Amino acid sequence: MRIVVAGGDGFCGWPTALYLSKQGHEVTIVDNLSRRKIDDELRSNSVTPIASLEDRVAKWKEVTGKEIRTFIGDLNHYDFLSEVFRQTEPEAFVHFAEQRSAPYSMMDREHAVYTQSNNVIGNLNVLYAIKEFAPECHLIKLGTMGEYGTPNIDIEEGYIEIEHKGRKDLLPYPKQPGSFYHLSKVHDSHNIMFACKIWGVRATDLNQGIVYGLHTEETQLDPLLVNRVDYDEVYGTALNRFANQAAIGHDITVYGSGGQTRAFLNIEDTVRCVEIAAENPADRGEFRVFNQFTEWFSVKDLAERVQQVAKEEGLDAQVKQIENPRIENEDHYYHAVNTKLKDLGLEPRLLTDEVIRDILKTSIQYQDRIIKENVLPSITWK
Ligand code: NAD
Ligand code: USQ
Repeated sequence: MRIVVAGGDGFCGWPTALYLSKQGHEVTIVDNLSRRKIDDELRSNSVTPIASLEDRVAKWKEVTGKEIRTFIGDLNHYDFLSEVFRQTEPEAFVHFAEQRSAPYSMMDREHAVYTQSNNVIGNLNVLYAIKEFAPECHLIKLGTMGEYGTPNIDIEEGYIEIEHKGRKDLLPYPKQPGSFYHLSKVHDSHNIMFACKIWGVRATDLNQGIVYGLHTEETQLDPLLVNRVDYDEVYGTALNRFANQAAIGHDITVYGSGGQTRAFLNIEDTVRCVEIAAENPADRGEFRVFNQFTEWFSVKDLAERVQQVAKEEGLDAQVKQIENPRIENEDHYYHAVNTKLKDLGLEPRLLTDEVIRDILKTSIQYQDRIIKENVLPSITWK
């Protein structure tokens, strides 16, 4: 298939582009390299040293003989995006290309506005480009489990049957997102659903949980192909961040009581889920929602698990509960359905100590790159 991977220079997009290329698809990466610029803005970095996109794809070609085309530009620039569609005629458009940090979106007005305009307008442009240039193209859009929030009932996959005053309907599941970033994903979902209804766009919204790990088979083929790993207060996410903290002897930072429960998956399952979605396209006009995660953990349980593995590696990391910089439920019910991807063939890789050890070892290898001042949270929701 001809597949565009937008955001293909990022943490999820890079390994996905390599995996799809290895499977024999004709892959094109579109990226404006904004994530690298945000590293400069925040004076932060990936724990692993990442090569330029140019060097990454050149190395991929050298190692595998497979070509990945690249277009450097912004989804918010419709002329640029139109040219990408004209030149690539995509059958699937995998859309990772958004600002994805909740704390970044909560820094101030400017960062909230940037996040929502970058994400919502970029996605709207993609919908228009599909309508105008590739009406058969399947949009595979990365949403987030955080769109649902933490309701006191089970989370279904996108829709819920509701009976009200004697009548029944299948309606979009209620959304209670917890940051301006998470809200941008809800706005995207509504725009996609509407475009499916009025133009017959085919779309799959992958409501992804928190992704952990870093390596896939493909990123390990050469050091130049390594994936990025975030650890800082803005882009570091639970588990990867905890492992990096343990590696440098920093306390493992549990926000508040640590009862916050979230859905997780391994980066190796992310790439497989995207392949499954691409191989099984939505119908014309169908807005399909898959909950993309394999298991859930409370933040505190995860921190203790990382502490235990770190201890086995001779690292003395302490789990420390600190004041929660966010406004969120800390003790709540959590139960989410995730059967649709499994029904289509996903075989979940559940979290093992081996995976935690692998992240720890990478962090230890590059510990001199970790900027300690960037670890503790300073951005608050207030
Ligand atoms: P990332 O920041 O590492 O990658 C995103 C990439 O998109 C970057 O390379 C960035 O330069 C590019 N980009 C951003 N805006 C763009 C624009 N307007 N035009 C072109 N390129 C643009 O993020 P990630 O962790 O790889 O996440 C990818 C997607 O998956 C995001 O949409 C995110 O919301 C979603 N997601 C991520 C996680 C996670 O744990 N990392 C979990 C759930 C959902
Ligand atoms: N947390 C801690 N300690 C930390 C960091 C986080 O206790 O040091 C807590 C947070 O308070 C929160 C939970 O861990 O309750 C998750 O925070 P996170 O930063 O790991 O993840 P989040 O902000 O939700 O965002 C990440 C990605 C985002 C994606 C989302 C999936 O950055 O792109 O959409 O995970 S989900 O969580 O399902 O919404």
